[in-house]
Amino acid sequence: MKTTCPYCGVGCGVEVKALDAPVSGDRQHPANFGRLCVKGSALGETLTHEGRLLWPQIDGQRVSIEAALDHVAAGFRRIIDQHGPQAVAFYGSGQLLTEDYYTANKLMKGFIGSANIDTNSRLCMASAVVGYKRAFGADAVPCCYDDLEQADVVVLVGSNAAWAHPVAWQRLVQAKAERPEMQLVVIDPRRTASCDLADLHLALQPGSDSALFAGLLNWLAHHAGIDTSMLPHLTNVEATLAACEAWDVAAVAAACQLSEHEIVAFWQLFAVQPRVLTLWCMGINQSQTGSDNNNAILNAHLLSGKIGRAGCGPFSLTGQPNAMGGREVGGLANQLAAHMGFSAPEVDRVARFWGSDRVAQQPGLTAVNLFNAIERGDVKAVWIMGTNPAVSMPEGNRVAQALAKCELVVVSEVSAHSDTAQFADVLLPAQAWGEKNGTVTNSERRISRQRNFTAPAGEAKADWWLLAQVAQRLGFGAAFAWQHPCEIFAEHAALSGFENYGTRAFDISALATITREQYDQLAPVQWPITAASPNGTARLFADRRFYHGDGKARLLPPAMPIKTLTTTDYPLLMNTGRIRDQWHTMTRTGNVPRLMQHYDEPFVALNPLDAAAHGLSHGDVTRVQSALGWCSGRVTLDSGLQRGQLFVPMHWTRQFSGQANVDGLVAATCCPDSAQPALKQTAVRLQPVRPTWQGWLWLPDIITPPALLYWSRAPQPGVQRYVLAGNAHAGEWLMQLPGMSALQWQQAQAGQQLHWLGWRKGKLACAFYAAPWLPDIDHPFIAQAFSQPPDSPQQRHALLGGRPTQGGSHGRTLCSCFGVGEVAIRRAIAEGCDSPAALGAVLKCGTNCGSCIPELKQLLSSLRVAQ
Ligand SMILES: Nc1nc2c(c(=O)[nH]1)N[C@H]1C(S)=C(S)[C@@H](COP(=O)(O)OP(=O)(O)OC[C@H]3O[C@@H](n4cnc5c(=O)[nH]c(N)nc54)[C@H](O)[C@@H]3O)O[C@H]1N2
Ligand SMILES: Nc1nc2c(c(=O)[nH]1)N[C@H]1C(S)=C(S)[C@@H](COP(=O)(O)OP(=O)(O)OC[C@H]3O[C@@H](n4cnc5c(=O)[nH]c(N)nc54)[C@H](O)[C@@H]3O)O[C@H]1N2
Ligand code: SF4
Ligand SMILES: [Mo]
Repeated sequence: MKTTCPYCGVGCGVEVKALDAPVSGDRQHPANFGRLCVKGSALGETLTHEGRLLWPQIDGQRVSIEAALDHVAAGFRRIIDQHGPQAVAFYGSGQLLTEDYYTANKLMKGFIGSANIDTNSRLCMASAVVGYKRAFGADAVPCCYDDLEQADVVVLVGSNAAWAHPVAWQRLVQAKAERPEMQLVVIDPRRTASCDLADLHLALQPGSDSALFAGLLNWLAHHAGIDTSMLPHLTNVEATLAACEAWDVAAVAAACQLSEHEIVAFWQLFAVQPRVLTLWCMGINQSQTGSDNNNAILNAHLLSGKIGRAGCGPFSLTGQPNAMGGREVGGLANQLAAHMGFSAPEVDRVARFWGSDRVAQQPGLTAVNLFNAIERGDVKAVWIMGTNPAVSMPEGNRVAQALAKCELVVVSEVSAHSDTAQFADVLLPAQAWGEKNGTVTNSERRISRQRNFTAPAGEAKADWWLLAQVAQRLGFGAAFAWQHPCEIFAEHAALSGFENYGTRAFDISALATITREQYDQLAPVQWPITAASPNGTARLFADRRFYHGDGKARLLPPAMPIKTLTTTDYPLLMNTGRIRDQWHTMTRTGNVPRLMQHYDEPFVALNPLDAAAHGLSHGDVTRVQSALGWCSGRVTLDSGLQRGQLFVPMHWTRQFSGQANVDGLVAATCCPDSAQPALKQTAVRLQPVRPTWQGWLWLPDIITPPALLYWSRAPQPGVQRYVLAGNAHAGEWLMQLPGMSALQWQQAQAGQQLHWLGWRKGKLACAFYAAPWLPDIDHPFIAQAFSQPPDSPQQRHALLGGRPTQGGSHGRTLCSCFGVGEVAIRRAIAEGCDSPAALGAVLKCGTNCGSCIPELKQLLSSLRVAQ
């Protein structure tokens, strides 16, 4: 069965041959041609029912699906009747399928009559949407993945594609291996894994991208970089150039804190090379000037005519698998539907198409405003689907409190234990990847099928079905009477073409008559898909006709760079983002032991000099404090970070750690044009944690440890491992956990150094090792003892010691595909392996998905330096 990966916006094709066989990449899929990254290749390991939400619940009690739906519909009906449609809201996700999204949007905007439906794409793509709409008159990404292979210069701005879009990155790696003259420029304050391949890395000041690109526009104007044949197709050129005039190289160097030499090197490449492709992501969008950052990039491509041709263009990478599909249906609060807004003719058109006299007349509440309205009590019912706002929204603690107060919180989830699910009055079990059936659209506008190949877990239902059932109960049944997602897709396709006449970029009207069979067979295809281009469209704007009324594209004056946000109280700048093997709030990837090997606890990466200035060493626990809250993690020294800057992963939640949720620290300051929060820059200070003991605990079950200074959980095969730090007695609290006193204990201890093993009927039920420092013990050895209990007294003794009698520790797992640890890699390097290929030949590391190659290279070069 062919389907599509449910993680990132690369949108790789996946092939599932059997439920118990590993998944593989679909060789025919044009996004990946058979490649998968480590998350994609571990998809099979997420198909368990463990931790799944299996049936509906009201106030924590299992109920029938009918009762749950009745309760949701009655709650929404009551609140709408008493307080009007503005008192209810939906909060969706770029991980919903297009059919789910279309249904949610139609129900809220078309029939409930409020535009209060926003989504986590507000945290992700909203600035890109504004940028494209302002420049092109349409939210339309002009490029395609083939451009990665055909570019002379690839500029990666605010994107760590090596970790966040790994298969697109692999395509770049291969292209550069085949054409080494291809140049890669990375623009990121941090030296990331994506810098591994860079010919030029501009480590600019956070928030100064707009200055760099304003300077580029100015440079193009003064160095014959303008494509004069483009000028008749552009408006606002003179005003924009005048606004950029002050950005000469000296001014840009001062604003970005870069050398003039490296700035000019970048500008010259951009100006001179015919085919330049700019890829960008959250470093650009999640900013107070996010929308203007986007337009600064678009300006440069438009003025230089580097658009609408192979190997060229401004290519915004989408984050989620269906962020683009959400934009197509109009699932943001400031869009109506199918690339239409709230002008009177558009509302009228959509109302006629949907056959409703209740269509929302004006934009609704965007994410931050939506949760503020819930906090105030203005919005009294919210249905959250496919997202975890209690941890992914800025000011997450306030969001959580708002949800706790909200009259009716409905959560459709696949996981029984998300942080947001804790606040649900009604929990609805949603079908997960492999069970749900529909379409998604990736970064290059390519619509692919996600197909169901396994039975739903428990009573899980499709998100669209749950919505349609509630619509029926609200009295709108006729408009939601679909029996199959294909019918929803066909309706969506018909709306895209309805009275379009070439005025709206999103047009897939050629699929409006799609049959069930054709839908099942649908091959990945890029929109627009019209009578004129029934097989889709690879690139847009080749004809230089844009979607503003005058057919032209528009340049926009740049924003000023962001002033430093740090203060004497909070002198450091915290950057947040992704790591290679985890997906967002870890509700799926966090349960796969293999994906927990690369990083197994929350960390705080900082420059070694900043660490020293705070008396912190690699491996210490520290707190990070902002004006709003604090989180904790383990110190990781990273000389790729500039002084004064930290990087903290966004992934860890209350399900996995005591207090690691980074969005408790981040303020909900937004870009005024896109309402997208600035999640990348928060002023913080460090507070070292000084525990009197640290330890490791293995238990078969998931527990929430009591108030310790720090804890974090990582699943291992068949067992849960906790790392702990505290400052009272190392072990007393442990005995108070349920069931502990009934175990038979084997103990070795001296002072705070404790080694305790708890046995139940000859089986290991608990292993605990604590010391004033973090004990150095053999983790695979201990984890294995839970499934294969040691049978000799010597072995039991070794287990109490925490190490086998022979063999050594594994170190951090760098290659998750083959489980190869740092210790083995270091040994192989010492024995003469001098390249990733040589390491791969001996250990297999890096030979599957290749995501660890940047780190293999780093290790190779650091050991070479050390020699
Ligand atoms: N492994 C993994 N992959 C993912 C995801 C995941 O959770 N895990 N999530 C997916 C989603 S939804 C998204 S949105 C994407 C995000 O993909 P990316 O945006 O590539 O990932 P991030 O780590 O959020 O941030 C990217 C980079 O922005 C840089 N940055 C911070 N501030 C600035 C600045 O002022 N200027 C510039 N130029 N750069 C800056 C950061 O240092 C960071 O390296 O990833 C997708 N892919
Ligand atoms: N500090 C900081 N914060 C950030 C970011 C950052 O870079 N820094 N990035 C932001 C960005 S770009 C994004 S996209 C967000 C992501 O943040 P979220 O969307 O909150 O994160 P996920 O963990 O992907 O949440 C998806 C939820 O949906 C559930 N789910 C999975 N599949 C399905 C399904 O088919 N149906 C239903 N109903 N539920 C399902 C999952 O179990 C999970 O609980 O985080 C944002 N927050
Ligand atoms: S690159 Fe993205 S879409 Fe492709 S396998 Fe990895 S996570 Fe899935
Ligand atoms: Mo995202």
